[in-house]
Amino acid sequence: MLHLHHLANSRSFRILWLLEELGADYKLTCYERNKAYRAPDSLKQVHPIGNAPILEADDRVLIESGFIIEYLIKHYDKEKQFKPDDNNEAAWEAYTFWLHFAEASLMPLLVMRLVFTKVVSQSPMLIKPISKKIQGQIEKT
Ligand SMILES: N[C@@H](CCC(=O)N[C@@H](CS)C(=O)NCC(=O)O)C(=O)O
Repeated sequence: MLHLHHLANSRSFRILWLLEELGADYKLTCYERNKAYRAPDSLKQVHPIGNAPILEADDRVLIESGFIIEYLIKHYDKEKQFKPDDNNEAAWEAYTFWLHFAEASLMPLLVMRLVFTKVVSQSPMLIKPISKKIQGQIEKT
């Protein structure tokens, strides 16, 4: 039995998407972010790390989106839709490259953009133009 603990506006959407693509039978629990845009404390009851995604799978509690993706593809990709063919080096390279690129290179940029967007939107009115300017400068680099 698969049970995804999904946080709104988060990378756990990737797992939700994959479960749908796999046609897997799964249970879904959705969590809303709190006022500080953090995961609610209730997620810590599922796993002490308290962030998303968390997947309960085969009597285990899995964390780390890249690992969860690999696990699902290994054990639940029955039609071999996504699993790269062992004899096709180019397919394996493309699969492995994009899996790691998403977390290692793309995600830090997206998180930085999110943080700056929050800094600007939560800045007091008087300093908003300054924080917006800082955001603009950083995004240019
Ligand atoms: N490296 C982890 C990162 C997990 C992570 O930081 N998740 C974010 C959502 S994208 C989260 O739960 N943030 C809320 C919080 O930390 O309070 C993964 O890929 O699963």
